[in-house]
Amino acid sequence: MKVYTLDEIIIQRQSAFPYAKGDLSRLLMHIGVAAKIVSREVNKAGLIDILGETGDVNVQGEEVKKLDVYANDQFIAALKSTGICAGIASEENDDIVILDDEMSLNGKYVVCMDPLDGSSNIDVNVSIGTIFSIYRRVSEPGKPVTKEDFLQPGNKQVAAGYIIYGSSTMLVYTTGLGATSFTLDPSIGEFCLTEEVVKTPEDGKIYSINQGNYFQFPEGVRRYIQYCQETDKATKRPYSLRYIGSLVADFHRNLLKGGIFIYPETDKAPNGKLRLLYECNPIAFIAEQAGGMAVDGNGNRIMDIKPTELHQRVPFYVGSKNMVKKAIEFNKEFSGK
Ligand code: P6P
Repeated sequence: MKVYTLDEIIIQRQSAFPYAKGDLSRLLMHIGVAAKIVSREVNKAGLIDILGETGDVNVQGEEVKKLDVYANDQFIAALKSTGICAGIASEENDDIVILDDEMSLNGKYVVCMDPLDGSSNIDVNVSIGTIFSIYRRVSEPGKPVTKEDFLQPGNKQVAAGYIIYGSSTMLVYTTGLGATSFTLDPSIGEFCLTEEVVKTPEDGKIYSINQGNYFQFPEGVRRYIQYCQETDKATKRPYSLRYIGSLVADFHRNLLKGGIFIYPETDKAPNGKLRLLYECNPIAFIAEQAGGMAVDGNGNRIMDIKPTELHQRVPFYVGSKNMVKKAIEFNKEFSGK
């Protein structure tokens, strides 16, 4: 059976865009290369001295692990080498990264990314991930990008995806023609096509939420959790709670099996914890392309939210369409939404 690689599928899909000059394709291929480099380091993190703190703290106030810095550097270098990306908004950088070399200044695209999401799991060998989101720049080519290039609503994304560094390394991406998944075959160093059209079940039996915050949740969220815990008359069993604390890993499992992931508003974090630009929007794009749904606590579509800040947080309800709708019903009934 023919094995299709990421590059072959990217080029194949490009033909669906008659005016495409191949820039987006090259951008995606370079992301694939950086992902392979990061995957190699993640998979030997326990073996060589890249664990432990750098002593720095990032804009989130979290300890920065060496692998965070390494991943950020690798993806910035890969994006810069394309000459197509004009700037980057990264979880690891307080402000935008302007790529001001001659080629990049004329780049058509900008990228928002979380280079290594779930980094608190690095040294306990739990799956972590990279999340990326690609937009056409809105500022004039030939000049440095501005913050406005990154504060676009998610419905303007031209592509988005994630890499999950788990028992195997997988890459899932979309350009708006459905979500497609690939698995890295280290023996040939290629991402190989796994599922050409990823579809997520409309219903599921998995709910993912940090119940440690239970008493900080809005009433509607607490009621939805109770609903999930009640024994289902038909199947005689409640839902299963699955929560790894690594967004990419929790989302990827629910995408394939059906489920809902919720990081809601809490007393301490009224806008939740997850970032709109480089966590929620790209994951929302994949979810919607797979037939799922992604909204905030009021049921507003994540991808329609106009960002106002680079590191803006937003309550995040994402996954199987009917489960997300049910959770929002509880919010509307009990949380005065
Ligand atoms: P909590 C990891 O730090 C992360 O940003 C996401 O990957 C994950 O879903 C979330 O935070 C976990 O947060 O508060 O439940 O530990």
